[in-house]
Amino acid sequence: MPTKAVSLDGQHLLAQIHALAAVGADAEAGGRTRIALTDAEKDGRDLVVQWMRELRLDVRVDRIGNIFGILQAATDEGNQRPLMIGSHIDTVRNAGALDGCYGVLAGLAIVRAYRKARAQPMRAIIIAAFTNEEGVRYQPDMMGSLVYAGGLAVDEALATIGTDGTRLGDELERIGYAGLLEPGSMVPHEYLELHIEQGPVLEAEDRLIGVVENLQGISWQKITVHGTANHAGTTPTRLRHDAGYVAAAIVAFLREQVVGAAPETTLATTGSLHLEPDVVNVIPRKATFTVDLRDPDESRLQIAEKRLADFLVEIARREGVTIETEQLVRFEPVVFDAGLADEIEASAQRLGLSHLRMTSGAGHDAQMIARIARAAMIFVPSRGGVSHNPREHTDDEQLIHGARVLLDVVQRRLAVA
Ligand code: HGY
Ligand code: MN
Ligand code: MN
Repeated sequence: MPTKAVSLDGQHLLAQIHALAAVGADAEAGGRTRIALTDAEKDGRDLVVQWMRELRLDVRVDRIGNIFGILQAATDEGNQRPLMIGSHIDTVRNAGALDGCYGVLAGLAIVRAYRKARAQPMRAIIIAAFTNEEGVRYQPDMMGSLVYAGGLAVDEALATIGTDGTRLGDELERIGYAGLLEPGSMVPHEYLELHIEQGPVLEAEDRLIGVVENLQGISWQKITVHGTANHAGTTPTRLRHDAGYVAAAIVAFLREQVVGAAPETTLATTGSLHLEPDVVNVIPRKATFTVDLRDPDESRLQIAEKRLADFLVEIARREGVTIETEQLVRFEPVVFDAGLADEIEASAQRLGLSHLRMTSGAGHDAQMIARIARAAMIFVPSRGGVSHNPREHTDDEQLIHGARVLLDVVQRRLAVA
């Protein structure tokens, strides 16, 4: 298939990664914080929209705030479904510079390559930045792409109350990204997401490109333990209803008994934990914490959830406390499109880049768009497997390798006029 000399400007991509990384930078604690729908994230959105406009893309925003930059097709038949490249630009707290941003900006680099070569694709290319992928302030995570894929009603998503008590729809209005486009109105023929691995596998195997075949299941719960506050010095242990001890026992149980039952695949994390009244000499009356369970296999994930549920009943009885649970997120494992994965592998081979077929440990927007289109992911190595951390790092050359694979796949899927 004749392709005009469409080539990637890697330095420009790196420059935009650094520029976006400065938005919401936290000089004290390090990294940057652009939690969904905050002022800092709005600034990040504004910068990406500016870059989309500089590329003369048709910029659209949908009702959940997903941003789309559209490079129109050469023909105006309009009956051919577009190719979509996407990810997210919201972050966790004190995040690295690459998680999500790399995929959105690599998409802009692909458009820039077409613009520079004056090559117009026969099908439209859409670059997407999905709302609230991280799910830090509003659950579930991958919310914008989930709504886009029809997995969550937009009005329900807009009504979500955040961990800070704000209503998602109000915050979207406040930052000026409550768009009019109906989510899901542009259904792509295929969706590609370029992302850092955020894990240690590619580095350990000394490979440059991850061909992501599947993505593990995710279960998030909020657990609240109600005990009895009492004096730390006068209350015998046998008379305590210690919410702090119960929370700690649950976290220990998750590691020893739940992960211990399937140590190669099941993961358990308590990332947030609050005690009340939170003072040194009072036995906690209340513990509120989160549990993040993951496994690539749905039945093992269900076993992990069941083991936890049974333990909650047992320890509540034993310690004389009451325990409430709230399911925040539950996504089954996803298998990506085998044909697209083969094309990613073939592109890596053509470019002479070492590669490895692998599972994604993290959740991604691709797992949601896979509900409405053929979807697949390309990974590049993360140094030390570190992510969700200011020390997140991928070498410049590795970032450019990943973007070149993405461009090669896109070019082979899109004839140009
Ligand atoms: O939690 C995740 O895996 C993703 O970063 N939201
Ligand atoms: Mn991400
Ligand atoms: Mn992330």
